[in-house]
Amino acid sequence: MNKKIAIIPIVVIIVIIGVVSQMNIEETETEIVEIQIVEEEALITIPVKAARPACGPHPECYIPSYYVTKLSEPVTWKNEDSAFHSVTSGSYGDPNGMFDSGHLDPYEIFSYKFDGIGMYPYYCTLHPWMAGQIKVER
Ligand SMILES: [Cu+2]
Repeated sequence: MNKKIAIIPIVVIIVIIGVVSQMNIEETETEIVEIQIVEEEALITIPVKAARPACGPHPECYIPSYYVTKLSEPVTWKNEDSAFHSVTSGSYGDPNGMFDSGHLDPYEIFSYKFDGIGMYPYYCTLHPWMAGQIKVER
């Protein structure tokens, strides 16, 4: 009688460990697939540690921070940092409403297609030191 009572919790623990270890494998596989798709498309990256003042070790917070594109060719940004960031048109404290990625999760991408030639400044709503510019040519 006492042996049965002791065996049941052990069996339950073994089953739980089995289920949890399968879940972890599935999550890891999903993550790898997502990263590979994103890497083919991104033109501008937000580097690791961009959330640190002055972007930590990087000379630029968006790499490259100055990017030249052609009319109607979409520009794509990718967040390679482990923190949230945004790609928002205008300058810190003065958004101009043209585009806004909202908070980008790690490895998330954002695309925007410009309709007119010119210079377009953008920034991160979360980190005042993060800023970039897009030049759109014909
Ligand atoms: Cu940021």
